[in-house]
Amino acid sequence: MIDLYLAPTANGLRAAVALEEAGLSYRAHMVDLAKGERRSPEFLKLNPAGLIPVIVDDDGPGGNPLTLSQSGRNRAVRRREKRKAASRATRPGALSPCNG
Ligand SMILES: N[C@@H](CCC(=O)N[C@@H](CS)C(=O)NCC(=O)O)C(=O)O
Repeated sequence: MIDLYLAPTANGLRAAVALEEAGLSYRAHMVDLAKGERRSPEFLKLNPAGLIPVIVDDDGPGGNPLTLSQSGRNRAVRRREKRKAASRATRPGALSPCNG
């Protein structure tokens, strides 16, 4: 499962749109920037820079957890999308460009 930490800003929403477009399910956790939640000890463990968005993917490369913040999140979404597509293509009976 992917956890997305965001606020309703352009960067925060861009991360949510990337996950939606990739068809990945995720849990959204709103970070209240006005209340300074980005400076909480819990959030700073995710991103010491104290900036949203942050993605925590418990099924990152090699099945290991991966935490990415800010722009790096897009690479994680694309990587996971590719892995999903590759696993669909190798399943017996799955459609591929060669069997149609
Ligand atoms: N370059 C980063 C920018 C991240 C960023 O600036 N996040 C802002 C919100 S959009 C933030 O956390 N600001 C904290 C604040 O202003 O209190 C990205 O691509 O996502």
